[in-house]
Amino acid sequence: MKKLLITGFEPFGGEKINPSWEAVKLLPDIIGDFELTKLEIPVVFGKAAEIVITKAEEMEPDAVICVGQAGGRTGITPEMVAVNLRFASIPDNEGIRPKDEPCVPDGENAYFSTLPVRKMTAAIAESGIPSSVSYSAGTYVCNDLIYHILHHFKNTETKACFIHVPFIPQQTEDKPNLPLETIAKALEIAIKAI
Ligand code: PCA
Repeated sequence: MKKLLITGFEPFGGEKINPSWEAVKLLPDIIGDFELTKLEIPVVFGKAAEIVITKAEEMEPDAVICVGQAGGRTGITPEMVAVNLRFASIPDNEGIRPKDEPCVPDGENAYFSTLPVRKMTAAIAESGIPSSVSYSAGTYVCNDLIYHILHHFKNTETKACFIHVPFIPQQTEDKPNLPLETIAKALEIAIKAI
């Protein structure tokens, strides 16, 4: 059986819940060929990556999938790329607010995801759940996290990607959203498509 480390974030930006961790929690412990290890992580620059990389070093997973909330998006958006840039329009959960700093000083400008995001996206969309490939994970903690992971596991057998998910109905009245169960189903389909 292969090993998958899958993470979701704690709430941030004044929200009471984060659909990313709520959806990860709903997933079965085994999906397809993968046994899942689930981890809730803080919305803090640097710290989130440190926690995930430490856990991954310990369990040596075949794949790492990090999930985060992208409020305002209409569908499930696997991320194709991570950039070496931190710019926060709101402080993280420890009050850090970088303005145009690198994630990794002297690191590559960008890394591509090493899991098959296009195939994962197509599988989700074929099931009828809105999904499209995203070409920017932003410049906040989510991008920082996946940049660090792709940097750390460059040229190794540990493959990784990031998946952004929309709000759930409990968080908003007027912004795009998807039911939590639908988000969890989409993650399950994405994992099966690896
Ligand atoms: N979304 C934020 C950080 C935590 C989360 O769930 C982001 O997109 O950077």
